[in-house]
Amino acid sequence: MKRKPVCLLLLLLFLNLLSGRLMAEDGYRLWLRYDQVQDAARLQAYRQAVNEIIIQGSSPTLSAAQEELQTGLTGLLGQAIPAAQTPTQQNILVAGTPSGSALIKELNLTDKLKAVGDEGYLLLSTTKNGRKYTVIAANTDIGVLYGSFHFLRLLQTQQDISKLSLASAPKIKKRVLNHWDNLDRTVERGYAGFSLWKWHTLPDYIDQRYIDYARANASIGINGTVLTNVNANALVLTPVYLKKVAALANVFRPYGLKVYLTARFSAPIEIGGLKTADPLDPQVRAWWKKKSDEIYTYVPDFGGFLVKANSEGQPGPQNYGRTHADGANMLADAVAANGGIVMWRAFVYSDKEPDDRAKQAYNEFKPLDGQFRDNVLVQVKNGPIDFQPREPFHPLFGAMPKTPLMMEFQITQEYLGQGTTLAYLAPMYKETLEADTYAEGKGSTVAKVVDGTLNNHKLTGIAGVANIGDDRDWTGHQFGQSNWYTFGRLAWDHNLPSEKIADEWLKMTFTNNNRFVAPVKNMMMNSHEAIVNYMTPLGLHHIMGRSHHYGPGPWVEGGPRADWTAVYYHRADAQGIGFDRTKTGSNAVAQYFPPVTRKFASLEKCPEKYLLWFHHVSWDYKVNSGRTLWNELCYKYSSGVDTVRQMQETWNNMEGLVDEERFNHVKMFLTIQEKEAKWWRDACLLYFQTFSKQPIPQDLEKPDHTLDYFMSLDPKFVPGI
Ligand code: GCV
Repeated sequence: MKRKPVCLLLLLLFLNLLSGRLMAEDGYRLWLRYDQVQDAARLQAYRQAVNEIIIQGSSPTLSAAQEELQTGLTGLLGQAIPAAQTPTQQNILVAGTPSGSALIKELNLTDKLKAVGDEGYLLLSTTKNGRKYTVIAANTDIGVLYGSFHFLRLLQTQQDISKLSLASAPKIKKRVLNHWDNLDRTVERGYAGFSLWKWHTLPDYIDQRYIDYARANASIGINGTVLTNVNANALVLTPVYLKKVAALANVFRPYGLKVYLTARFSAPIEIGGLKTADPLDPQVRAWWKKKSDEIYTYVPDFGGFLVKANSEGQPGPQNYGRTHADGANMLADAVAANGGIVMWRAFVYSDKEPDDRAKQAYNEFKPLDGQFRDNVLVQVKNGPIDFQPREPFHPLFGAMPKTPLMMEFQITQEYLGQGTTLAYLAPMYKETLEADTYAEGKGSTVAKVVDGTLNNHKLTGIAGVANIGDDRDWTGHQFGQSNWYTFGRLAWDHNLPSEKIADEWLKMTFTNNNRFVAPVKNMMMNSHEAIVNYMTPLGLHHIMGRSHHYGPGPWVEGGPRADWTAVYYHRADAQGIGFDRTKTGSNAVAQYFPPVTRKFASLEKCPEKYLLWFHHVSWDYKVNSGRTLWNELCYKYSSGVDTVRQMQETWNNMEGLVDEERFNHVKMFLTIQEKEAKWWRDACLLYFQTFSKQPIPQDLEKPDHTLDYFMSLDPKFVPGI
């Protein structure tokens, strides 16, 4: 008799521990955590506002919305909310479209809905027949799903929902993740484990991750995913793989996520048995058409192709003396009848051309403006080199008015400390989007080029190279999630301030407690600049370790090509440092519109953050702070390390305000980051000092190793290669 309760207690304890383990905050839930609202007044208000959910109409997308609302509200309100088909309660959450839902139709929202298009939605509070309604209305089911996520976000961030009156629609049409995932599940420049796509067990095994991945993307409005690496493998276009692709597309479809594939230009030879891949050859054209039609039999809403051609060893139309437009148009013709698009990358630089690498994409693509089919987007990286910690905007933005240009940002942190660095990238993305190209006069921002408003393009796009892998927390570093989130939010609305995005993400991912949110948001906002400072201040670029791109390598020289070295870019010598891209140098400045050219070309007017990008500057040149360039470089490098130390302090103060598991994760990664920041600072300053021949200012911390030591470091098996 006595032993029974003890056994029961032990059992309960065991179950508790077990569920505790299962519920551990390991980051898997991303920002879609629906734990009960902590603020008592808000909780009560939410409970009053929603007694019942009504979604009339039926489709897989509406079911997804229903399920998300049900799960979300049950968690957030701490009580189950019943679903009904017609009103039985006083306070009702109703979601739907006028065509699928009689209730929504009766609300007469036609005019308001006109403004939100195919993917947008309205969130409204209204009353009818004595009942109070919270309304999620859209023209399409996917709009309803997006609106549902927005509504849940309001609760997750504890906003007032009593007088809702908002409309939201995306500014950019194609909001696409680019996975650089190989078929063997390694991920090029991936730092979060292996690829999410388990090709070996597809199509039969559907991992829960695929569904949660789609949910996460839908929650931030991402509507496309390129499953495979731009350094492409033609095998993905064969039936064995297309079946697997179709299985993923089936999972993603209800969430509005279209599947795209990378097309290897030589596929007609490699898997088609042809002798050529010449885009003007009728047999080659017929092969791609047939192949595309075949893909559509597997994936009826297939999005289209992303192509890296004649770049870094990839085959392309130039192998046959044809242009990038010839190549892109051939593929565009192959998918056009089925509504597909081609995203053709402008990331090209020749292995024969000795010209400044920063100029080559512009030289190659600008003359092709107007030659691309209507269903082609030219995908341009944010800057002219390659996702460096900081780059000026790419001169192609604004320079091809007849061609829709798709922005390519890198979410994965290839050049930003990779998997172990806390870098919040919204400020960096926004710096590019807000840059003024002056293409059509003042105010011609990059954002307006990309969202099509500058030159009246209907087809518009933005791509983010994904930082997602099969690590339990998806992104390797808990804070990496913020950049996935940011990419989606900015793709939807590039006007959103970085602070607001950080605020939302922190509240949804961690807690609404302002003792946590305020300092950590501040830490995030300073994080990108800190990295620029300890890696590549004042416009320095491409001085990282060779090939794996991990750690400092300003001494990197020699090898297969000059523009894969560091010395090519920093050009340090006894006189000074920096790449002269003015008239006296490569004249890359001339690729911008005159007001921008004038600014960048002038040593005095050039923003200091781009100084050494555009100018070779003498060590004794006085910068804005009044310091010499050498001293400024020392201070910048040191301030980057100092900021990381402040970040550590800030985070350490957060102990107890968030769960232990994620607290410790971030704490340990910040320890690594501090070491890496110091490594960058010391290695770079010691190396550049061999040219400046000047001391590191007295008041700054001194390196505790020699330059030889740093140059001898040779990290092995760096992930992501
Ligand atoms: C996918 C850089 C990266 C490569 C990447 C390439 C690209 O060079 O280091 O890994 O290849 O950019 O964007 O195509």
